[in-house]
Amino acid sequence: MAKYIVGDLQGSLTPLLALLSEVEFNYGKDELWLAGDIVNRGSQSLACLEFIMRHESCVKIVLGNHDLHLLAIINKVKSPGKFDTLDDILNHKNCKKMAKWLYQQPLVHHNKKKTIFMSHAGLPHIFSAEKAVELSNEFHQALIDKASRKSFFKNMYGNQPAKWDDSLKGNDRLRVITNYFTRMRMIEEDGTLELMHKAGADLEASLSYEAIPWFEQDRIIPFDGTWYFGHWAALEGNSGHHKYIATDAGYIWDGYLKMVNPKTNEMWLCDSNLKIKQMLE
Ligand SMILES: [Mn+2]
Repeated sequence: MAKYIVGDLQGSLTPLLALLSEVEFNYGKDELWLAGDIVNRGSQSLACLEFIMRHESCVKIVLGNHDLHLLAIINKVKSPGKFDTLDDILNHKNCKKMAKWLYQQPLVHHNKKKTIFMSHAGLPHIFSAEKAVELSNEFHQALIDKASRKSFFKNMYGNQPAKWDDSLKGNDRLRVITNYFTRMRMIEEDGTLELMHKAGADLEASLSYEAIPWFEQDRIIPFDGTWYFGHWAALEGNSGHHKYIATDAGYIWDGYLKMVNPKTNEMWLCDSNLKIKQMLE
């Protein structure tokens, strides 16, 4: 059994299929992990969702901010934006079925041995891996319950509260959990999220902020495994950190779709001409 982890598809199925065929992916034996943002921006959002649902026995996903945005639109609390490419899903007869499938998906996924973890944005330094899994479970419970789901999507958008507090309740609590695991890039030492920052992780860009990339903060609680994340295309698939592996290499922005084998550290990059480079992570 081989495991492969792939970064943000953002509605691009063709390069994923090219990567899977490159490694002769075995749908009966192998496992494919997708780091969230399955849909939006690309032209194959519907095809991506149909593919992962068809292969749900071997595909594990975590939810990204674009996936949650799709669900907010389906829940009629948000209208599509001008850069959204979600119409093929929104107009599909199985739209509700696809939403129902997405409600079942977590924010954090890990292997049985708890050595390999994945979330869309990463692991804030203020949380242990156990706490992250606990919060993902809490979020999952809210999303599968119809009443709390409706209320959550209505209140999902927003940058406040910007900082974790164990005493947070209801939608404020769910919003900040969502922001840590699907939108985080820069964070302050005390856990305050800086959600306006979009540029690269270089020092110069971070000088004007109290915040630095989440994976650069000294961990309050040590983490022994490897954490795979997407979301941050400007890193070009390189966090510079061996425990926190960036998988979004910006395919949709003229970059690459990145795939990693976490056991061997082999890595594949597929460009828009479907040319594939192989190297070590
Ligand atoms: Mn994202």
